[in-house]
Amino acid sequence: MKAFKFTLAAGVAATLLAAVPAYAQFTERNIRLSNGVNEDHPNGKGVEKFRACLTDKSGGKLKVQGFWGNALGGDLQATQALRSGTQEMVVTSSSPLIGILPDLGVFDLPFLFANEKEADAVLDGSFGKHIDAKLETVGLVNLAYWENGFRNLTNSRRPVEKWEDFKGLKVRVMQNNVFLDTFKTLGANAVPMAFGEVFTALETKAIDGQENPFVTIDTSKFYEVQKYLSVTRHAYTPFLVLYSKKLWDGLSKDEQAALRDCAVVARDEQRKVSRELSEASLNKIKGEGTVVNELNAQEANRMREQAKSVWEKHAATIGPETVKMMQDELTKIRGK
Ligand code: TK8
Repeated sequence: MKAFKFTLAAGVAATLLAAVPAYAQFTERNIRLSNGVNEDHPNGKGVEKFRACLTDKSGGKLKVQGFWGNALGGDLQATQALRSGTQEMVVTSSSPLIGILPDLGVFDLPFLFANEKEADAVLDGSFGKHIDAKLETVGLVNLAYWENGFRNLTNSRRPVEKWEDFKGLKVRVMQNNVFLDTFKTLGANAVPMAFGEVFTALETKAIDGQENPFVTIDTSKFYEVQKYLSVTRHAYTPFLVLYSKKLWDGLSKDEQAALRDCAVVARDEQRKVSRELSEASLNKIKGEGTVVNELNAQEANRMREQAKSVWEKHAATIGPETVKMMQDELTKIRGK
């Protein structure tokens, strides 16, 4: 009888527990997430997955409103809005943020990663966490690293087949000293500029060229105003998926966990789409009449050698400890 009563009580308790409304730990929220790229960029699919995952986990309470093509301001401006707590999220290149966190410059070092696998291992491993911890100290919670991709040069003047061909080309670079020096070292006339201004600057011939991954050259329609694409793969700058720390601290533990989990689920989708679309984008760019050239192995090596001085020059500004940690991590990964 006693045992029966106990079972009954446990049963009642279980029913009561089940009756606690699910998603009680979630509040109705509208999360504004901005992007510099357009919605047909792989980030579009990433945000779609992120949204669906959050709907699932929060019973529809956490809503994601995407903004595209710099509609809420450029990468840097949006990131500052996160720091002051007036915007929830941004997907931004790390590069324009080195004024906020100098350590991010490590990702801008020329020819840092050899392939996507290396990038994934570094970003998703302990090195990525090292940077995440530093970002928190400047008011930014990084939920995941998404793919921007290997960057390639486009211009309207001539094919770049060796580093000497950069000479005199007016090339837009991100607002970032490591990029500025890399392109100067290669002989280009480097012009720092926000992403939102690039198309018009190319169209009006204020600049000759720019550099971005195939998917961005495609979805931002740079091929319409550029004649040559040289496959230089000179840098892989990741996307950070940032949340305002000020607003983050007001979220429940369940909300924070859902956001972190979903940013990672979405990351896997975003990277998959990015890698699939990369090839398709290149074909499209060629089909639109852009002249594409690869660098032969010897010239690729010479370009890498020429850019090497940038590493030494910038180790101090980036932070020697962070640069060393990156180098150790790469040695470890490459040894496997
Ligand atoms: C998108 C940017 C952009 C970046 C650049 O906001 O500025 O060239 O590669 O794609 O983050």
